[in-house]
Amino acid sequence: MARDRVHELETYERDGFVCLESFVTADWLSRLNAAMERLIDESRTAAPGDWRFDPEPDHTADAPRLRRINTPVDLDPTFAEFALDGPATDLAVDMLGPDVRFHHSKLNIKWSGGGEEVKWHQDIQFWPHTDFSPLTIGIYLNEVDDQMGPMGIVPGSHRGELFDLRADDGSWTGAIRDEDLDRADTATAVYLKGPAGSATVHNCCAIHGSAPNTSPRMRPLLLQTYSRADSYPLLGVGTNGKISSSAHSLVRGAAPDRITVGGRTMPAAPDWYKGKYTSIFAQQQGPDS
Ligand SMILES: O=C(O)CCC(=O)C(=O)O
Repeated sequence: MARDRVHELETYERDGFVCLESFVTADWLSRLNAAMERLIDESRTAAPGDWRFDPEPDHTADAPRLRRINTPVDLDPTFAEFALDGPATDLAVDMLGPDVRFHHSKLNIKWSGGGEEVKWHQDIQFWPHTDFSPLTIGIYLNEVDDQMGPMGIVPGSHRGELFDLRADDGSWTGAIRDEDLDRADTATAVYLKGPAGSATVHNCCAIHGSAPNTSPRMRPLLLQTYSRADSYPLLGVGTNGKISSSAHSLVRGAAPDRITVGGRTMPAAPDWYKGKYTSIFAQQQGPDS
């Protein structure tokens, strides 16, 4: 069925999320699954603490059980192409407009027979930006049904309260406190399911979570996060600056020369994060000085 991009965008803006059934082609799906299988194989012999893998406690070489593969874009060119210059990038443009930055990616595997729950939370508290445009595109690499812990999202919550994801003693839990859950309205959550290759898109402020996977099939969900090009991660907070060699790269369009922070817009310097900066002297006196 042909996509109706206007309807997808209207749904995303109204609800804070949208689900696109069978978004990924069969060819991409088999490439992504093959790349995941290669990494799962590598996890069999990985040393404990290898940053690439987040294993379940009973993970072994003979019977791997991973919760997550970290930064897949840095680990396999298939994931890099898909997220940085492929179908996920194109979908980000559909939702955000022509100028788009990549932030990070991860592959939540949610293994068969008990893969762990993800408690209710919002994403933006983990990696605050200068605006609330960031969104995450998820691709289900398997068909997902109710038993497999599909992602549940509370419609309209992207416009509501931003919750504290700390415990009463101030320690970070990454989950909305039990006593706040009534206000989070999680009973109204919509669970996103579909055939393999279906895409989920959710805004960084949307409340979401997922139950354990009680089925005999794993539920790999490939997640990649983007923002508008004029949205900047606030360094020194959460995972910003830590998570991917491609973090913050412009994947489509042009970088703006104006930045709005705290309601004020300023003309700003180019991005010298990855080199090319000399000094104010060299810049003011010109290249031949
Ligand atoms: O894997 C899921 O169901 C949800 C993923 C998620 O919310 C996260 O990893 O932040």
